[in-house]
Amino acid sequence: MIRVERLSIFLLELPLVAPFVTSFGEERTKQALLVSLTADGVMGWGECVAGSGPWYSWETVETARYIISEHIRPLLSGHKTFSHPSELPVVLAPIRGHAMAKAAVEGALWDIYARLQKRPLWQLLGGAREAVPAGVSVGIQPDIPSLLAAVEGFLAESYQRIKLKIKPGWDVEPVRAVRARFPDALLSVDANAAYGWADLPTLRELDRYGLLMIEQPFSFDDLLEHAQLSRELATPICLDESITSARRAREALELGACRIINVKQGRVGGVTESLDIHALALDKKIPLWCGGMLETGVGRALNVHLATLPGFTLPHDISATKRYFREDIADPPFELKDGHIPVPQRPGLGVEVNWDRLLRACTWSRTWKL
Ligand code: OSB
Ligand code: MG
Repeated sequence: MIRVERLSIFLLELPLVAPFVTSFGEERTKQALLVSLTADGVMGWGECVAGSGPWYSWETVETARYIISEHIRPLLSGHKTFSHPSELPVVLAPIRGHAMAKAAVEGALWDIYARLQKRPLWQLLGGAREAVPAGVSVGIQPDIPSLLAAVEGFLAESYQRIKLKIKPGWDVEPVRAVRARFPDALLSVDANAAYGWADLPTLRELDRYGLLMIEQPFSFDDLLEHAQLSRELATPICLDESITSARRAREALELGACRIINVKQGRVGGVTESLDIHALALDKKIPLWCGGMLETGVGRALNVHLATLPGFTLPHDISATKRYFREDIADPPFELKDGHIPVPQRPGLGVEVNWDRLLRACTWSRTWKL
């Protein structure tokens, strides 16, 4: 039995090593929301993947802070004991939506659960890999030479797949240039919902470059138009933003809206929901990979553990720590080894929060007794 006693929230601000530019905006610093739960003297950590503004998702660090403080906390206070972390989504079910807020707390509970058993989380999830293939998501660059230099650097570091962020006006040209220079690279693109039917000619152009997938070309909550687009293109459509739960994943596959799913445990509401999507994907023979949200070491660790499951068969948006931060708040940093990220083998998430660095990055925190 896990008896949760304390809940803390930490809002952090960490400088990124380089600005990250997507079709929905530019990020220079990472705002992170970390959650810790204490049970039987053991502390577990979770990270909320919501951004600083409602650009990728409608959730933000501020909506998550509010939902965790004012709505998740009372539900936790009313139900303090868990025999398994999968019981938490049932307790939180009265709260509709707010997947990212819920997932942060569930992540902390999984960490505690594994730490109490002194086992690395991947073992308890049913993982079966000692390292996971690393991909890298390359933001929109100021010009083609900068893009080629960035891609060349990442390939030299042995990243297994390069994902180019695209938007109208930065699509066919960068893809053509990267493909011409690196003919054998595993290449994909991510539009973050920046296109519509009027852009069909551009998408047909992109169809000619042997891309592994086109990620979320159409609206953030669309399934139907993606299903229609899927019939027009040879390149597989991968959905990210549109897959907000296992139910949505089932609907997407039923409609033929995607042939690949990007799993972000935070976006779908937690590890338990991700395991449901994993079971569905195995059943339907749909390849999965683990997406990223520029997480700190805490969130990155959870992604690495999840990515060890057998249905996760494509390279992930899980890159080395130094690609994001000069100084992360958790140790040890994640490093690349032969194009893979080794899976932590210590109990729980297998990373330790560095309190000095956490408190230096912290802009707000609060602790409650449950
Ligand atoms: O669409 O996958 C995305 C980062 C923030 C928000 C959305 C996305 C991303 C990335 C970065 O692509 C992936 C990473 O963490 O390396
Ligand atoms: Mg994406």
